[in-house]
Amino acid sequence: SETERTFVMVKPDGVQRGLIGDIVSRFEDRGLKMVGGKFMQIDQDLAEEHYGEHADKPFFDGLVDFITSGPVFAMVWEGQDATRQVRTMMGETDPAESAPGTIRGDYGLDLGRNVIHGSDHEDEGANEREIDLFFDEDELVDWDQIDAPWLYE
Ligand code: DAT
Ligand code: MG
Repeated sequence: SETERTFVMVKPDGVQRGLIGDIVSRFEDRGLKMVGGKFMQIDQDLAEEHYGEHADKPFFDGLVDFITSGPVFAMVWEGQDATRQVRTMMGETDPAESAPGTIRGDYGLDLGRNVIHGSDHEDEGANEREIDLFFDEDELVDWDQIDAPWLYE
């Protein structure tokens, strides 16, 4: 598989519940490399653009209200097959359907409070589109991970 970058975000519920550190640790422990991180507040326009694919869904307004209701921690993680691996670590969209051991399965109970966002690996280009939406080029850092030879053959 290819080395790639994926967009990940701790949502307002995860921030309020003090889960940023744990979620970052899970990706670090897996061997992924953080190349961008930003504690920020999402405004209405950014929320509507980010969730544009869901604009015609009945839950859209509630989703936009929720994602703008408090700060989020936006991140970019890099690694082999990173988009799909992050989605696997997140669990299902509905925490109630997520296996224990996944982020949503360990921390969530309700579909509308599912703690974390990750780019959809089945949506070609979603990772690049979301990274561009949230980060300027100069906010992403190229660096060498010292354990890379022990993570990758
Ligand atoms: P995911 O976040 O797993 O990529 P998605 O892109 O289908 O899921 O939906 C974006 C968010 O919208 C999701 O994290 C929670 C919310 N959502 C999805 N389906 C919903 C539904 N049927 N009712 C309420 N909220 C929903
Ligand atoms: Mg999605």
